[in-house]
Amino acid sequence: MYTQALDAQPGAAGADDAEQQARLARFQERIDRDEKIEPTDWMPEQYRHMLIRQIAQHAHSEIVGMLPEGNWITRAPSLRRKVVLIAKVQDEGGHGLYLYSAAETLGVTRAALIEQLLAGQARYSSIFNYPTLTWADIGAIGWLVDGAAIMNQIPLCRCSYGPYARAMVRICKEESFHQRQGYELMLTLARGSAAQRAMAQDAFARWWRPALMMFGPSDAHSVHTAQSMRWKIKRFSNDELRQKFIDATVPQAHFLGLSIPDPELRWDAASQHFQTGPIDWGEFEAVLRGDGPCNRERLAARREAHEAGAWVRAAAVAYAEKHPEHAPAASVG
Ligand code: BYC
Repeated sequence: MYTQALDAQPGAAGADDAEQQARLARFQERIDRDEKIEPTDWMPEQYRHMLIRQIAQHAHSEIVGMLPEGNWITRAPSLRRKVVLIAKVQDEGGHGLYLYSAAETLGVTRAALIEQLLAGQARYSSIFNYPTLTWADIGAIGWLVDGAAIMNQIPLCRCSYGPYARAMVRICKEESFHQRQGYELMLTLARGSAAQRAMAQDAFARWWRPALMMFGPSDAHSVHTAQSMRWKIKRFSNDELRQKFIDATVPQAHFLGLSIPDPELRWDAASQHFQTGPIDWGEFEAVLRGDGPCNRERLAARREAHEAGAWVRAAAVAYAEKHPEHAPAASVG
């Protein structure tokens, strides 16, 4: 499948250097003209790898991201909150599926990607390795985690790779609902009893810094940003998006009457931005190494879910064999 993209790679037999350089130049010109690259188009092998890496990590994040919130479905304090939370968690599962499908257009299988995740060989967002200790954490996740996700993902709707960009359009619409339900939950707590306000403040204090880390290492330490931006996969650097998030979120916290858990936070009139204290990159690296508060628990939960779902996959395969007429038409994008 998609062999055109896989066969004609740098150094492939028959493609001499000059021809290869010309191809790469034509590819970059298409990107510079803001043309979408589609699965059957020629693309450099490194571009394909960059996309598989990012889209797979993104898909895994959505699936693992169901766990911290799923933890509270049975304990949601009202029917309305339960319905909203179930819908949100289901949306995250759906996002994972669109993203695995987008990755598959690049020549990998969903099964292989999931195997890497379960083997502990794949990354997913650091944020999902923190625990959800109180109901206010559900509000904080919607407000901060989905808020950060939107800030990062809106530019991905203009990503140069067509299937990823198109998947992001719907995902962003749903994330917007997720962010608003989280903020509304926080507002309810902030306007509630003293105990509810304290719970909201505590959740904010625990999620603020991990949310800032979601944007990835500082630009000085980001490995992939420069090339990713040349290929218009990323449109903004990690620090640029982090700053946009901080500037948007601080006034929202003020409106909630919550104090920012950062004594060094200040408005910088010269740059017209809020400035935060330093981020603890040691903590970020520990989480990426697998030593965050919940890394082991998250992978164990995914493995258990995968094993428990074996009969569903077997049933789907048996059904497909019995009813080939229902097989989806071969299509890309
Ligand atoms: N966590 O060179 P860099 C959601 C890794 S889910 C873990 O800057 P890049 C939601 C990075 O992968 C939202 N790892 O990389 C779901 C790289 O490692 P490798 C998830 C991180 O790719 C449920 C290394 O550090 N969103 O919305 O240019 C409920 C160097 O980084 C992280 C996406 O996935 C991290 N935070 O930039 C609620 C968005 N940050 O691969 C909400 C799509 C960095 O070299 N992804 N690393 O081993 C992106 O936009 C980019 O991949 C990133 C990183 C900005 C995350």
